[in-house]
Amino acid sequence: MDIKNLLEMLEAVQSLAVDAIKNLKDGVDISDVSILTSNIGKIKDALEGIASIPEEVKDLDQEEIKQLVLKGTEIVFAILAAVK
Ligand SMILES: [Ca+2]
Repeated sequence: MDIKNLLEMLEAVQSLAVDAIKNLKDGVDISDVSILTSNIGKIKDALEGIASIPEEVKDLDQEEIKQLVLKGTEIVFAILAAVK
């Protein structure tokens, strides 16, 4: 088992969070719909695999945990960079 779907979900969360922070800094207006439209592919990928995520989590091995920690760190730094 791999963690493809889990990583796709995290990827979508990261991308949405970063775009939301960047676009909402200047207030909310109609152009902010791009937060969703520019991420629609990632959202779609994430939703398609969402049912497999609990199985992936149950079956995590050490290598996959390492990948998740790396991804988590990447997300934190991406969000911090977007907030600046
Ligand atoms: Ca805006």
